[in-house]
Amino acid sequence: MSLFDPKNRVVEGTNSFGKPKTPPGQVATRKFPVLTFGETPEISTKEWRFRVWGEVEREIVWTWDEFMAFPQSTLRADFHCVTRWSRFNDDWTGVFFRDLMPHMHVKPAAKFVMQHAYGGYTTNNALDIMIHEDVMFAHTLNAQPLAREHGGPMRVFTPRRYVWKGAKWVNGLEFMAEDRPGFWEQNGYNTPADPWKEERFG
Ligand SMILES: Nc1nc2c(c(=O)[nH]1)N[C@H]1C(S)=C(S)[C@@H](COP(=O)(O)O)O[C@H]1N2
Ligand SMILES: [Mo]
Repeated sequence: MSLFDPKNRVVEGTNSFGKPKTPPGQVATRKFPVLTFGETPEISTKEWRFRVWGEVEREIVWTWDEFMAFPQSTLRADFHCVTRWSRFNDDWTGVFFRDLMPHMHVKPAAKFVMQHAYGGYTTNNALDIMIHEDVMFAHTLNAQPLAREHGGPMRVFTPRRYVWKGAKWVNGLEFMAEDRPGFWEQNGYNTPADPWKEERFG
């Protein structure tokens, strides 16, 4: 899918969402450091699967082609890492969580979402945040396929939260009635993780 494909909706003006562009304690960089705990999985789009389970009417497994058939969007947004660097003005292309919602048959009891990934990484967010904060399943960055070390073929990007709240190599969502901490959250990181409130740890 090209950035200029007519099927691709470009979402304008969402950068920093009306908040000060640089969150407190962050420094701008043009570099793109890689922050991965453990191995870097190698997953082809052919073998990639996406599973939805937990508080849903029925479990779903989507292939790559099935996932790519959902509405595609491009979001221009900034990337805030808890280790105090921020990248500005990247174009992320993929599927918004909110555009997946009608297809996941989520039960009313679901209030939290755990992302799961190849390699075992997890991170938890409130369902409200996933729906309302431009959370995207991204496969393309600045019109290029997302590099494997940055989560290719598919990662979650949470533009309004520190970026550990998005799993690289995502392969599933678990809908939950009760919250549960993900990988870094079990290790002392904050759960809402709002960069403008500097919710880093604790
Ligand atoms: N699967 C997986 N996703 C992950 C991580 C990880 O170790 N494994 N690290 C998280 C953290 S702590 C950060 S800061 C960002 C880093 O993304 P980047 O390597 O593309 O900069 O990915 C997040 N998603
Ligand atoms: Mo991180």
